[in-house]
Amino acid sequence: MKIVPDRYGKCMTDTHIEVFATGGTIAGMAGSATRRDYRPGQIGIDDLLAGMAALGLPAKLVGHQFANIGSEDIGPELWRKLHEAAAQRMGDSACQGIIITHGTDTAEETAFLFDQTLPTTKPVVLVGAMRPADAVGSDGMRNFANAVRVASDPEAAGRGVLLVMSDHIFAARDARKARTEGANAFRGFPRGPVGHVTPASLEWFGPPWRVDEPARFEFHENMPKVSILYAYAGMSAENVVQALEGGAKGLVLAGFGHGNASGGIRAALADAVAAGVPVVRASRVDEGLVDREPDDDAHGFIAARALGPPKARILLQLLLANGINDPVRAQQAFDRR
Ligand code: DAS
Repeated sequence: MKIVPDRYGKCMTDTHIEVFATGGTIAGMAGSATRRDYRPGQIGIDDLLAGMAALGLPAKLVGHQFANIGSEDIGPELWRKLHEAAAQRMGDSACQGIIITHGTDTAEETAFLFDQTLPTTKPVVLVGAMRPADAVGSDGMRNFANAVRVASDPEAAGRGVLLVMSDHIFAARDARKARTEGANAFRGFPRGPVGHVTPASLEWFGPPWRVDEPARFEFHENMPKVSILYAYAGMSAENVVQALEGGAKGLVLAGFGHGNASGGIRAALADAVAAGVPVVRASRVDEGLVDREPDDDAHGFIAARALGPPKARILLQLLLANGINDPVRAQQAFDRR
Protein backbone atom coordinates (compact mmCIF):
# COMPACT_ATOMS: atom_id res chain seq x y z
CA MET A 1 0.00 0.00 0.00
CA LYS A 2 1.29 3.45 -0.93
CA ILE A 3 1.30 5.93 1.97
CA VAL A 4 1.69 9.53 0.90
CA PRO A 5 1.88 12.37 3.41
CA ASP A 6 0.15 15.50 2.17
CA ARG A 7 1.48 18.96 2.76
CA TYR A 8 -0.48 19.23 6.03
CA GLY A 9 1.15 16.06 7.34
CA LYS A 10 -1.98 13.88 7.09
CA CYS A 11 -1.51 10.57 5.31
CA MET A 12 -3.49 9.48 2.27
CA THR A 13 -3.50 5.74 1.77
CA ASP A 14 -4.62 3.87 -1.32
CA THR A 15 -8.36 4.33 -1.09
CA HIS A 16 -10.78 2.34 -3.22
CA ILE A 17 -13.09 4.70 -5.07
CA GLU A 18 -15.81 3.70 -7.53
CA VAL A 19 -16.27 6.12 -10.41
CA PHE A 20 -19.65 6.24 -12.16
CA ALA A 21 -19.30 8.02 -15.50
CA THR A 22 -22.29 9.66 -17.16
CA GLY A 23 -20.70 12.05 -19.69
CA GLY A 24 -20.98 15.83 -19.80
CA THR A 25 -18.24 18.31 -20.59
CA ILE A 26 -15.75 16.54 -18.34
CA ALA A 27 -15.88 13.83 -21.01
CA GLY A 28 -16.40 16.32 -23.85
CA MET A 29 -14.28 17.43 -26.79
CA ALA A 30 -14.31 20.69 -28.68
CA GLY A 31 -12.29 19.69 -31.72
CA SER A 32 -11.15 23.30 -32.16
CA ALA A 33 -9.75 25.97 -29.89
CA THR A 34 -11.32 28.75 -31.94
CA ARG A 35 -14.75 27.51 -33.01
CA ARG A 36 -17.78 26.90 -30.81
CA ASP A 37 -18.03 23.26 -31.73
CA TYR A 38 -18.49 21.26 -28.59
CA ARG A 39 -19.74 17.72 -28.01
CA PRO A 40 -20.32 16.34 -24.50
CA GLY A 41 -19.68 12.71 -23.66
CA GLN A 42 -16.87 11.85 -26.11
CA ILE A 43 -14.29 10.33 -23.75
CA GLY A 44 -14.85 6.98 -22.06
CA ILE A 45 -14.19 6.29 -18.41
CA ASP A 46 -11.15 4.12 -19.18
CA ASP A 47 -9.42 7.05 -20.87
CA LEU A 48 -10.38 9.42 -18.05
CA LEU A 49 -8.96 6.99 -15.50
CA ALA A 50 -5.79 6.51 -17.54
CA GLY A 51 -5.29 10.29 -17.40
CA MET A 52 -5.87 10.21 -13.67
CA ALA A 53 -3.41 7.33 -13.14
CA ALA A 54 -0.68 9.46 -14.71
CA LEU A 55 -1.13 11.99 -11.88
CA GLY A 56 -0.07 9.44 -9.26
CA LEU A 57 -2.93 10.07 -6.84
CA PRO A 58 -2.89 7.44 -4.08
CA ALA A 59 -6.29 5.96 -4.89
CA LYS A 60 -7.49 2.85 -6.66
CA LEU A 61 -10.20 4.01 -9.06
CA VAL A 62 -12.68 1.51 -10.48
CA GLY A 63 -14.67 2.91 -13.38
CA HIS A 64 -18.20 2.12 -14.56
CA GLN A 65 -19.62 3.71 -17.70
CA PHE A 66 -23.34 4.30 -17.09
CA ALA A 67 -23.88 6.68 -19.99
CA ASN A 68 -21.94 9.17 -22.05
CA ILE A 69 -24.45 11.96 -22.57
CA GLY A 70 -25.03 15.62 -21.83
CA SER A 71 -26.73 16.02 -18.48
CA GLU A 72 -29.71 17.72 -20.10
CA ASP A 73 -30.71 14.16 -21.09
CA ILE A 74 -30.34 12.71 -17.59
CA GLY A 75 -33.57 11.74 -15.85
CA PRO A 76 -35.37 9.09 -13.81
CA GLU A 77 -34.16 5.99 -15.63
CA LEU A 78 -30.46 6.82 -15.34
CA TRP A 79 -31.01 8.14 -11.81
CA ARG A 80 -32.43 4.73 -10.86
CA LYS A 81 -29.43 2.87 -12.29
CA LEU A 82 -26.95 5.18 -10.59
CA HIS A 83 -28.85 5.12 -7.32
CA GLU A 84 -29.09 1.32 -7.26
CA ALA A 85 -25.38 1.00 -7.94
CA ALA A 86 -24.42 3.68 -5.40
CA ALA A 87 -26.53 2.07 -2.67
CA GLN A 88 -25.03 -1.30 -3.49
CA ARG A 89 -21.42 -0.06 -3.53
CA MET A 90 -21.93 1.92 -0.31
CA GLY A 91 -22.88 -1.34 1.36
CA ASP A 92 -19.58 -2.94 0.30
CA SER A 93 -16.87 -2.46 2.90
CA ALA A 94 -14.18 -2.49 0.17
CA CYS A 95 -15.59 0.68 -1.40
CA GLN A 96 -14.58 3.84 0.45
CA GLY A 97 -16.21 6.47 -1.71
CA ILE A 98 -18.10 7.14 -4.93
CA ILE A 99 -17.47 9.74 -7.62
CA ILE A 100 -20.08 10.50 -10.27
CA THR A 101 -18.81 12.36 -13.34
CA HIS A 102 -21.68 14.48 -14.61
CA GLY A 103 -22.56 17.34 -16.91
CA THR A 104 -22.84 20.58 -15.03
CA ASP A 105 -26.26 21.62 -16.35
CA THR A 106 -28.27 19.29 -14.10
CA ALA A 107 -25.56 18.28 -11.62
CA GLU A 108 -27.33 20.12 -8.81
CA GLU A 109 -30.48 18.08 -9.37
CA THR A 110 -28.78 14.68 -9.39
CA ALA A 111 -26.64 15.70 -6.41
CA PHE A 112 -29.64 16.86 -4.38
CA LEU A 113 -31.79 13.84 -5.27
CA PHE A 114 -29.03 11.47 -4.11
CA ASP A 115 -28.30 13.69 -1.11
CA GLN A 116 -31.83 13.04 0.09
CA THR A 117 -32.00 9.33 -0.79
CA LEU A 118 -28.60 7.85 0.11
CA PRO A 119 -27.17 7.37 3.61
CA THR A 120 -24.36 9.72 4.59
CA THR A 121 -21.96 7.01 5.72
CA LYS A 122 -19.49 7.27 2.80
CA PRO A 123 -18.38 10.13 0.59
CA VAL A 124 -20.43 10.59 -2.59
CA VAL A 125 -19.00 13.30 -4.84
CA LEU A 126 -20.29 14.71 -8.13
CA VAL A 127 -17.78 16.35 -10.44
CA GLY A 128 -17.98 18.03 -13.83
CA ALA A 129 -16.17 20.51 -15.98
CA MET A 130 -17.05 23.72 -17.76
CA ARG A 131 -14.45 23.32 -20.51
CA PRO A 132 -14.04 20.27 -22.75
CA ALA A 133 -10.99 18.05 -22.28
CA ASP A 134 -9.17 19.52 -25.30
CA ALA A 135 -10.07 23.17 -24.64
CA VAL A 136 -7.46 25.75 -23.73
CA GLY A 137 -7.45 25.89 -19.92
CA SER A 138 -9.57 22.76 -19.56
CA ASP A 139 -10.73 22.26 -15.98
CA GLY A 140 -11.79 18.60 -16.14
CA MET A 141 -8.70 16.78 -14.92
CA ARG A 142 -8.10 19.21 -12.09
CA ASN A 143 -11.73 18.93 -10.94
CA PHE A 144 -11.51 15.14 -11.22
CA ALA A 145 -8.25 15.00 -9.24
CA ASN A 146 -9.88 17.23 -6.61
CA ALA A 147 -12.90 14.92 -6.48
CA VAL A 148 -10.60 11.94 -5.90
CA ARG A 149 -8.97 13.84 -3.09
CA VAL A 150 -12.36 14.58 -1.48
CA ALA A 151 -13.82 11.10 -1.98
CA SER A 152 -10.65 9.60 -0.42
CA ASP A 153 -11.10 11.58 2.78
CA PRO A 154 -13.16 9.81 5.49
CA GLU A 155 -14.11 13.29 6.75
CA ALA A 156 -16.08 13.83 3.56
CA ALA A 157 -18.70 11.39 4.92
CA GLY A 158 -21.51 12.87 7.02
CA ARG A 159 -21.88 15.94 4.82
CA GLY A 160 -24.43 14.56 2.37
CA VAL A 161 -23.61 14.41 -1.34
CA LEU A 162 -20.91 16.87 -2.37
CA LEU A 163 -20.18 18.69 -5.61
CA VAL A 164 -16.59 19.55 -6.50
CA MET A 165 -15.90 22.34 -9.01
CA SER A 166 -13.09 24.89 -9.40
CA ASP A 167 -11.30 23.98 -6.14
CA HIS A 168 -14.55 24.46 -4.18
CA ILE A 169 -16.49 21.78 -2.34
CA PHE A 170 -20.23 22.46 -2.17
CA ALA A 171 -22.92 20.63 -0.23
CA ALA A 172 -25.56 19.36 -2.68
CA ARG A 173 -28.28 21.29 -0.92
CA ASP A 174 -26.41 24.59 -1.42
CA ALA A 175 -24.91 24.12 -4.88
CA ARG A 176 -26.25 25.71 -8.02
CA LYS A 177 -24.93 26.54 -11.43
CA ALA A 178 -24.87 30.33 -11.48
CA ARG A 179 -23.01 31.09 -14.71
CA THR A 180 -23.36 29.75 -18.23
CA GLU A 181 -19.61 29.85 -18.86
CA GLY A 182 -16.25 30.06 -17.13
CA ALA A 183 -14.66 27.48 -14.85
CA ASN A 184 -15.96 29.22 -11.72
CA ALA A 185 -19.62 28.66 -12.56
CA PHE A 186 -21.00 27.26 -9.31
CA ARG A 187 -22.11 29.02 -6.16
CA GLY A 188 -23.30 27.80 -2.78
CA PHE A 189 -26.27 29.27 -0.94
CA PRO A 190 -26.95 29.80 1.95
CA ARG A 191 -23.52 28.40 2.71
CA GLY A 192 -20.73 29.14 0.31
CA PRO A 193 -18.26 26.31 -0.25
CA VAL A 194 -17.96 23.90 2.70
CA GLY A 195 -14.34 23.19 1.87
CA HIS A 196 -11.42 23.98 -0.38
CA VAL A 197 -9.52 21.35 -2.35
CA THR A 198 -6.62 21.09 -4.73
CA PRO A 199 -4.86 17.94 -5.92
CA ALA A 200 -2.33 18.59 -3.11
CA SER A 201 -4.51 19.83 -0.25
CA LEU A 202 -7.91 19.57 1.37
CA GLU A 203 -9.40 21.94 3.93
CA TRP A 204 -12.87 21.57 5.47
CA PHE A 205 -14.48 24.73 6.81
CA GLY A 206 -16.29 22.95 9.64
CA PRO A 207 -17.19 19.51 11.00
CA PRO A 208 -19.61 17.12 9.25
CA TRP A 209 -23.25 17.95 10.09
CA ARG A 210 -25.02 14.75 9.02
CA VAL A 211 -22.87 12.00 10.56
CA ASP A 212 -24.23 8.47 9.98
CA GLU A 213 -27.62 9.78 8.91
CA PRO A 214 -29.78 7.26 7.04
CA ALA A 215 -31.43 8.23 3.75
CA ARG A 216 -34.10 10.86 4.36
CA PHE A 217 -36.45 9.52 1.69
CA GLU A 218 -36.90 6.32 -0.23
CA PHE A 219 -35.82 6.64 -3.86
CA HIS A 220 -38.55 6.16 -6.48
CA GLU A 221 -37.93 6.08 -10.21
CA ASN A 222 -41.48 7.18 -11.00
CA MET A 223 -42.21 10.18 -8.87
CA PRO A 224 -45.40 12.26 -9.11
CA LYS A 225 -45.38 15.02 -11.69
CA VAL A 226 -44.47 18.42 -10.23
CA SER A 227 -44.44 21.46 -12.52
CA ILE A 228 -42.43 24.66 -12.14
CA LEU A 229 -44.34 27.85 -12.96
CA TYR A 230 -41.92 30.62 -13.88
CA ALA A 231 -43.43 34.01 -12.94
CA TYR A 232 -43.31 36.90 -15.41
CA ALA A 233 -45.02 40.26 -15.63
CA GLY A 234 -48.50 39.86 -17.05
CA MET A 235 -48.63 36.09 -16.33
CA SER A 236 -52.18 34.75 -16.35
CA ALA A 237 -53.81 32.25 -14.00
CA GLU A 238 -54.34 30.12 -17.11
CA ASN A 239 -50.77 28.84 -16.55
CA VAL A 240 -51.81 27.29 -13.24
CA VAL A 241 -54.91 25.73 -14.76
CA GLN A 242 -52.90 24.27 -17.66
CA ALA A 243 -50.33 22.74 -15.30
CA LEU A 244 -53.12 21.07 -13.31
CA GLU A 245 -54.87 19.87 -16.47
CA GLY A 246 -51.50 18.48 -17.58
CA GLY A 247 -51.50 16.20 -14.54
CA ALA A 248 -49.32 18.08 -12.06
CA LYS A 249 -49.66 16.66 -8.56
CA GLY A 250 -47.64 19.49 -7.08
CA LEU A 251 -46.58 22.98 -8.16
CA VAL A 252 -43.45 25.04 -7.58
CA LEU A 253 -43.77 28.76 -8.17
CA ALA A 254 -40.52 30.33 -9.42
CA GLY A 255 -41.88 33.62 -8.19
CA PHE A 256 -40.70 37.21 -8.32
CA GLY A 257 -38.34 38.35 -5.55
CA HIS A 258 -39.33 36.69 -2.29
CA GLY A 259 -41.51 34.09 -4.05
CA ASN A 260 -44.18 36.60 -5.09
CA ALA A 261 -46.84 36.42 -7.76
CA SER A 262 -49.78 38.51 -8.91
CA GLY A 263 -53.07 38.37 -7.01
CA GLY A 264 -54.61 36.24 -9.77
CA ILE A 265 -51.82 33.66 -9.66
CA ARG A 266 -51.87 33.53 -5.86
CA ALA A 267 -55.63 32.93 -5.93
CA ALA A 268 -55.24 30.15 -8.52
CA LEU A 269 -52.46 28.56 -6.44
CA ALA A 270 -54.63 28.76 -3.30
CA ASP A 271 -57.37 26.94 -5.26
CA ALA A 272 -54.83 24.27 -6.21
CA VAL A 273 -53.92 23.72 -2.54
CA ALA A 274 -57.63 23.54 -1.64
CA ALA A 275 -57.98 20.86 -4.33
CA GLY A 276 -55.15 18.83 -2.71
CA VAL A 277 -52.21 19.93 -4.88
CA PRO A 278 -49.36 21.24 -2.71
CA VAL A 279 -47.71 24.49 -3.74
CA VAL A 280 -44.15 25.56 -2.94
CA ARG A 281 -43.18 29.22 -3.25
CA ALA A 282 -39.61 29.57 -4.55
CA SER A 283 -37.97 32.48 -6.35
CA ARG A 284 -36.81 33.11 -9.90
CA VAL A 285 -34.05 35.27 -8.36
CA ASP A 286 -30.70 33.50 -8.16
CA GLU A 287 -29.99 33.88 -4.49
CA GLY A 288 -31.80 34.55 -1.21
CA LEU A 289 -34.22 32.84 1.16
CA VAL A 290 -37.95 32.53 0.58
CA ASP A 291 -39.29 32.50 4.13
CA ARG A 292 -42.81 31.83 5.37
CA GLU A 293 -45.25 34.75 5.25
CA PRO A 294 -48.69 35.11 6.86
CA ASP A 295 -50.29 34.31 3.49
CA ASP A 296 -48.64 30.89 3.52
CA ASP A 297 -50.61 29.92 6.60
CA ALA A 298 -53.81 31.33 5.09
CA HIS A 299 -53.40 29.44 1.78
CA GLY A 300 -51.41 26.37 2.88
CA PHE A 301 -48.35 27.27 0.78
CA ILE A 302 -44.89 25.87 1.55
CA ALA A 303 -41.89 28.23 1.53
CA ALA A 304 -38.89 26.91 -0.42
CA ARG A 305 -36.42 28.57 2.00
CA ALA A 306 -32.93 28.25 0.45
CA LEU A 307 -33.89 25.86 -2.35
CA GLY A 308 -34.15 27.18 -5.88
CA PRO A 309 -36.98 25.94 -8.14
CA PRO A 310 -35.25 22.81 -9.59
CA LYS A 311 -34.33 21.46 -6.15
CA ALA A 312 -37.65 22.53 -4.62
CA ARG A 313 -39.32 20.50 -7.36
CA ILE A 314 -37.27 17.40 -6.49
CA LEU A 315 -37.98 17.75 -2.79
CA LEU A 316 -41.72 18.11 -3.39
CA GLN A 317 -41.63 15.04 -5.66
CA LEU A 318 -39.82 13.07 -2.94
CA LEU A 319 -42.34 14.16 -0.32
CA LEU A 320 -45.27 13.13 -2.49
CA ALA A 321 -43.62 9.86 -3.56
CA ASN A 322 -43.07 9.05 0.12
CA GLY A 323 -46.70 9.80 1.01
CA ILE A 324 -46.05 13.09 2.82
CA ASN A 325 -48.83 15.57 1.95
CA ASP A 326 -49.08 17.43 5.24
CA PRO A 327 -47.82 21.01 4.63
CA VAL A 328 -46.33 21.24 8.14
CA ARG A 329 -44.16 18.17 7.61
CA ALA A 330 -43.36 19.32 4.11
CA GLN A 331 -42.23 22.70 5.45
CA GLN A 332 -39.94 20.94 7.94
CA ALA A 333 -38.24 19.14 5.04
CA PHE A 334 -37.66 22.47 3.30
CA ASP A 335 -36.30 24.00 6.51
CA ARG A 336 -33.70 21.25 7.05
CA ARG A 337 -30.06 21.53 6.16
N1 DAS B 1 -23.28 19.71 -21.80
C1 DAS B 1 -23.63 20.20 -20.52
C2 DAS B 1 -24.02 19.09 -19.58
O1 DAS B 1 -23.76 17.97 -19.86
C3 DAS B 1 -22.67 21.15 -19.94
C4 DAS B 1 -21.59 20.64 -19.03
O2 DAS B 1 -21.35 19.48 -18.82
O3 DAS B 1 -20.92 21.49 -18.47
O4 DAS B 1 -24.55 19.38 -18.56
